[in-house]
Amino acid sequence: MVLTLYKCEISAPVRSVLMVIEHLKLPVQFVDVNFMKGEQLTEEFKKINPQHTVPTLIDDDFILGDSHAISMYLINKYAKDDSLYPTDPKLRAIVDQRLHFDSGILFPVLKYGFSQVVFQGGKKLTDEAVEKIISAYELTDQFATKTWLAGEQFTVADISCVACISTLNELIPIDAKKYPHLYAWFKRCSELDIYKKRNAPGNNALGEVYRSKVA
Ligand SMILES: N[C@@H](CCC(=O)N[C@@H](CS)C(=O)NCC(=O)O)C(=O)O
Repeated sequence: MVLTLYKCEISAPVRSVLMVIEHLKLPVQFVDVNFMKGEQLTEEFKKINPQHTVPTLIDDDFILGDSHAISMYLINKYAKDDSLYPTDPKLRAIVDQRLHFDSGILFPVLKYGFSQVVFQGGKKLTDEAVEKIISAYELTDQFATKTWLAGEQFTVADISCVACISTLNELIPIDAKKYPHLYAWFKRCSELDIYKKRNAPGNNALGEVYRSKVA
């Protein structure tokens, strides 16, 4: 197998896949596509992924976009056991629900707030963006009442969601008193080696870009 990942580490979806790759200890070659500079809009990259998003994976002749699809694929194909993505129907259903929550709520909320300030020249988050982030925190707090986001087992739901939550935390720091479960879960995730190695650097870089644009 030859695995290639098109990536830009400031991106939360990219960082989630990088953490999965690290967890599975997969040999992957990386190609940087800096979407902050519009590098994803070349004809060459659009031929690979018409949605022109990172992350994008190539496994020999197989091409796949979307961090969640990529993580599932890597786990289904290369993981030695089912711990990251349990096969028990109910456990898996909870993991899937959290992944859809990440895809349908956390990432759009993050994109909305970040884009306003960084790409659209807003000097701060609008009230609407703040409301959306607070609502995302309230919901995640209710999902985080156990040790990990899908129960007592660490899964890909933790990896995907913490990539977005850590990024939202750069926009509005999580209030430990208002969201105690979310805060405790986030702290647990941030102590993991895969987080320190594969999420923290890109997330810190994103925080710096964001703060440099806030008036
Ligand atoms: N749902 C997708 C979102 C991917 C995405 O939108 N990536 C952004 C960077 S965070 C991107 O590549 N944007 C460039 C573009 O849309 O042209 C995933 O999970 O991979």
